[in-house]
Amino acid sequence: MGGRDTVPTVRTKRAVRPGKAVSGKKALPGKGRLAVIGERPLVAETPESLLDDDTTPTSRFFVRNNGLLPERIRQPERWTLTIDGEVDESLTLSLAELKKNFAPVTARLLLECGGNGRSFFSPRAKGVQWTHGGAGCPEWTGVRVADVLAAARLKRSAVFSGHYGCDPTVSGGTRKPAMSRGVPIAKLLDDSNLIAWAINGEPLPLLHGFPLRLVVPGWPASISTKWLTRIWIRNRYHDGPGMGGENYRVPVKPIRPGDPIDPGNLTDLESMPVRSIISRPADLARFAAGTRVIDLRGAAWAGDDTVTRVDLSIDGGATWQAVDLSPPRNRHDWQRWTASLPFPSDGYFEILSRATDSRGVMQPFHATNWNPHGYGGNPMHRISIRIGK
Ligand SMILES: Nc1nc2c(c(=O)[nH]1)N[C@H]1C(S)=C(S)[C@@H](COP(=O)(O)O)O[C@H]1N2
Ligand SMILES: [Mo]
Repeated sequence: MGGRDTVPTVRTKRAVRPGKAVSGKKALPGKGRLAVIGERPLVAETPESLLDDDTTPTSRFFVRNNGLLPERIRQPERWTLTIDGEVDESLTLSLAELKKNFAPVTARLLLECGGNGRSFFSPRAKGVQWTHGGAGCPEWTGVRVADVLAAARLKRSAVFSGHYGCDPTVSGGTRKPAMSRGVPIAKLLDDSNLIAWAINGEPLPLLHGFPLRLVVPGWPASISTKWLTRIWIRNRYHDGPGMGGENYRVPVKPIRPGDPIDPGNLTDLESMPVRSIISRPADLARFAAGTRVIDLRGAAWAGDDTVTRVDLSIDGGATWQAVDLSPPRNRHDWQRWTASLPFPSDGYFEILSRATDSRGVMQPFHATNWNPHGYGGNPMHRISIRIGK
């Protein structure tokens, strides 16, 4: 070690500045200063410095559509959700029946797009270029998926789910779903999963799936179907749009960027990888000359797992300092952290944050296990600050 060539490179790609849409268009109404990173379909991410609240306000929660927004839902009381397939009792439930027949649950649950961190892959991976802002942790209210499935009584043949919403595809068609993903039954039955009608105590806005959506934290948020109309219980792996092929799949045996893809070497991205963000100070913050201690804070999460430590470095990873890390408030909540870092002088500093999960897996310096669609990119978060002029 020690030669210049062996020093890991950290991509210098900068987060999109708050409020500055990549396209040059103005910010999304009701969405504060989110950065619009795709317009058709509509996609907006939250700059890390706006993920500074313990509970992510709805105005700061990222948006990811794969099709168009459904038209305004005029009679939500007429909305129904069907549970069918490998069940003894097919159910079609109205919103009122869901609320009346099952116990309501409120929990802070992190959703994270499967492509979060994609922009850190080199060479560039195909798809929406997320930094670390395709994630957020609002409070959701709904009923447990497991409770509703208990009422439908799963057959022994139930192995997988297929989730359906009613959003048109980007070309405007409604015959095929814009996206329909699913999970193995064991994950579907996880107690954290909700059929939700409220975010942060308010009815879901149309953008986030009004009147009903799935919230399946820990795994790619593409599973958390918005405008939810049907959960099809299947006796085999689901084959809706967004499943199979190269969708949400990562290499088992690492591949050289650009090499042909062997489908047999891809496996579904399930639990999302460990990640941390620095939410204060914001990237490019300036401090008065003579400042020798700076307070920092942020968040960390690790799919279905928990984070056991977060460390910060101001010298490119040569030395690290541990932060104070809070436990999750409930399962699948993120973990907030705080730290006070000493600085040796005025000048320009780059600060790295690195989380480690309970299995001992740590965020890498740069996005690893390159894949054509850039799933699972979870390099350390890096910000730069300046003390003095
Ligand atoms: N019906 C439907 N549900 C959907 C999607 C979609 O395109 N259509 N996008 C999924 C993806 S890829 C993500 S990351 C999350 C984003 O949820 P949000 O827009 O509420 O942040 O919704 C998921 N649910
Ligand atoms: Mo996503």
